[in-house]
Amino acid sequence: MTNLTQRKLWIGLAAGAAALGISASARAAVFVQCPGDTNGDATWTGSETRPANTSCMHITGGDGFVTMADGRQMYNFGFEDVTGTRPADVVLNLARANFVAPTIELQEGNKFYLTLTNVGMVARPDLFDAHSVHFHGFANQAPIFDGVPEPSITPNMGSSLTYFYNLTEPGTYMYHCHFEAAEHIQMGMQGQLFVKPRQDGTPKVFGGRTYTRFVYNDGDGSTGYDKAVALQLTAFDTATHESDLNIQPIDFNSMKTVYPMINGRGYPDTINPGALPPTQFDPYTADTTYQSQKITSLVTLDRGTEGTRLLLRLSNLGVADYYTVTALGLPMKVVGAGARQLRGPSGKDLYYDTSSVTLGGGESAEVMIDTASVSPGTYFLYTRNLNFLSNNQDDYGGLMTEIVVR
Ligand SMILES: [Cu+2]
Repeated sequence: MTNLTQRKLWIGLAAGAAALGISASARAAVFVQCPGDTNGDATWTGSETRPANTSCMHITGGDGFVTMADGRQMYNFGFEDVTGTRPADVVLNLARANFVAPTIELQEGNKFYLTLTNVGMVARPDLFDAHSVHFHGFANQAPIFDGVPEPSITPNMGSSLTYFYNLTEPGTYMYHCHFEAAEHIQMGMQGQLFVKPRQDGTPKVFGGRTYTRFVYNDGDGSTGYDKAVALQLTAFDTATHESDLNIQPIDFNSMKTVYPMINGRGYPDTINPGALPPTQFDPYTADTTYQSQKITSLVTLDRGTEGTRLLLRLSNLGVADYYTVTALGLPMKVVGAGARQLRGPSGKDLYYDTSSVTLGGGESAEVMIDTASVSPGTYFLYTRNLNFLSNNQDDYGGLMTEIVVR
């Protein structure tokens, strides 16, 4: 279906609903719940007042295209950040699916309202799949917001759902769609999510240096950092994506890690500092300017202006494999895992120095790299599963990026 046809369909549906006297909320195409926001754009502008300790965000779930590092174009499902967009325009936000999903960065103590609008899948309108947002790793989320379709609620095509979270525990989490999760995660509905601690903003001295940003409420500044970068490990296979595009059943057992990636890109696309160029061929929308891979995984640290202590928030949302990563030549200290500070019941630090970190799907780790004693230069963060250093048939790619210390 072309964008224009889809547009006409939406307008036709809206006109039909209006003719029947159905109210806007019953029609429910886009319905944002955000305290203090009166025009539904999930932000506070003009006379709108933001309540204290409140965060809002609005994302869409849909489909689109991404480009692998060997040039192959892949059909994907994904999320798009539409915070600041009026509801009437969000409905037309078709064929825009980011991989990886927009990063959600939150503050402990805040109440978070996340609206998800399912805009439908342009290439697969026959699927009528719902989508959801699962906050992976949250210990105390309301079951109704869990995202698994059977025990919780999931918005169908053309409708919205607002998730509510009371953010009480800092850490590195991740989020993904939980509707037919093996398919929807493999298709690209996954992103990074972290909660910053209340301790942020309170200066603490650790190791002779003063920090104001921390991974956890450590009390002693030991998780203080100067710069943080989030890197999500993941992979695409080709069979699932080709099957979904060509309306074929998916052979789940044959999912294969042929495109290992960091933040939705294989090396050398990982070190492109900006968004990747628009996909070359997208039959489902007239928009040829949309960039679906926005998040770089190039890590730079300018010690003169940014400091020396680098925090890597690592997570793995690959469906098929464990990944082991190393940063050859850089000292790695793991200070947290699974959104928990590594600290024993007596308060003893259980941080450890390592040369590699291994993460299974759904696992995260906070790795501190103190560059104070290393030479300036370009270092590589890469997987020690050497078969994953490829972009399908192309060698010298895959799960690798650069850490540039200046
Ligand atoms: Cu989904």
